[in-house]
Amino acid sequence: DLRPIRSPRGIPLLGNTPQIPDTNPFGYFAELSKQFPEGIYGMDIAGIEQVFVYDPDLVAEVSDETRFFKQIDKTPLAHVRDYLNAGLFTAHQHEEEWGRAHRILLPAFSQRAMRGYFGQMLEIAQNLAGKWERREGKPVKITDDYTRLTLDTIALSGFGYRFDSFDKEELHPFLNALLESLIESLRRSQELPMMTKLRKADDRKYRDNIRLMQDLVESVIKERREGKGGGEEDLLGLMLEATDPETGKALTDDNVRDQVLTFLIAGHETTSGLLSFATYSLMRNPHVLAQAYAEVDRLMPGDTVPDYDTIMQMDVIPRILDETLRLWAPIPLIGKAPLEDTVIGGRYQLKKGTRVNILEEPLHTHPKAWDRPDEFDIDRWLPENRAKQHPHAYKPFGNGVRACIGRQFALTEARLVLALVLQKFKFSDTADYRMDVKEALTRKPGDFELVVRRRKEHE
Ligand code: MNH
Repeated sequence: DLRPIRSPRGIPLLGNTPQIPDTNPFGYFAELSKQFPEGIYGMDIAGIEQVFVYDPDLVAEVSDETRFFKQIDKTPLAHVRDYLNAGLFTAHQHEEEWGRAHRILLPAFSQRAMRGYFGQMLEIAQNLAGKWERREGKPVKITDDYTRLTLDTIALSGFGYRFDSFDKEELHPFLNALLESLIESLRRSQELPMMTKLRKADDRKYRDNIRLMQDLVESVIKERREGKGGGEEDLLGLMLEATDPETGKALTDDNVRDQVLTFLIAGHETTSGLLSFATYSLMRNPHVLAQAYAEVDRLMPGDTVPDYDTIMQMDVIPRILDETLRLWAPIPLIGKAPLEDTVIGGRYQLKKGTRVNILEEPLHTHPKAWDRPDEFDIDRWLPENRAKQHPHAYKPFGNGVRACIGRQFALTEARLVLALVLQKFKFSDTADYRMDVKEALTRKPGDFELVVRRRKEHE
């Protein structure tokens, strides 16, 4: 009993393209989901038929790797390949570079391996705290500082390279080049190629930005080859020295360059979003903030410097992060496609290769899987409640073999930073911030400022 996949009404020839807003397209896709309670809808964007799914049972089927794979073509990632090529994030499943790098790097991302990065994570977290101490009583650009932090952390622990972002007033030019490139890639995926060709000045800017990012990566690799910074055990050391246990092959020089840029980007964008949204959520939920302060004061009294084991004993802070990733997933959409013609939900036909997008926010708030879906409730993540959850209603780190390799890294770093910041500071939202999501492939709160003050004893 097949049924058509419903769509918002489009325009002849142009389909739904003119409806997609230039800024915040993902917010628009999430908004549209409310018109299609069946948990699926279709759209024709720039001549490509796309399907959006967010019913947890449909998502369960799309998560079956014997039927669906990670789609690169026809998605924004096809354009991100202009700078990341066959790096882990943007590699096609069939490209040999993916399996080779995945097998070489996987051990470097195990929970055990996190102990090894902890010293560097702590050093950068203390740089952030130092800056905020000097800003006592003044407004701080929260998202920008978390971006400095996550960029410096991945560069130092992965590549032994120092951005020293907290010594500078301006954000590193790399970040602006990256932001503009991501926005341009996204835009290209939502317009007809002839439109892209007409935007000559934007294309020049795009190439300049890519050049800037790749030059930076080359200097990171050059420093290592000259014996400066880092060790054989970090990500760069592994990429330059290790061989694939399956094929015995090493990464090519070009692929090392693509992986370093991949990790500089994937390793910081999302984690800074997570920390920003978590801080925002704590400001909106004072009873949760109080629980977090209580945990930090118990495990890290006074100015106790946390170690790896302290961080791993935490319970409230990790649940705050889980719940933040539910309501504010930094990656709003995950692109999949069926390997063969197939039917999902027993009624919706999908042709081989159709772009199927899992929409994170509508999935993470789907009433079939979540009670009081819009409420920030960290008790959902208590073990007894977690066990009762729908198995496919929460995908902040993606799915299957192409799920996030950096998950433990992100969560270890975010736990440490949140704990350290709460140990030392209280925040006040004097500007009465309204959430204003900024999208550039990933999502972050835009222009988020809070006043920070040192916590005193007995407060
Ligand atoms: Mn991460 C893939 C989310 C932090 C490195 N990451 C993914 C995917 C999601 C994701 C979703 C799958 C995307 C897709 O299917 O197209 N990642 C996150 C989130 C955080 C995060 C929400 C932080 C919070 N990621 C990190 C960190 C690193 C990292 C930190 C590195 C240190 N992520 C990756 C890489 C991939 C990936 C590399 C691609 C993995 C692969 O396809 O093999």
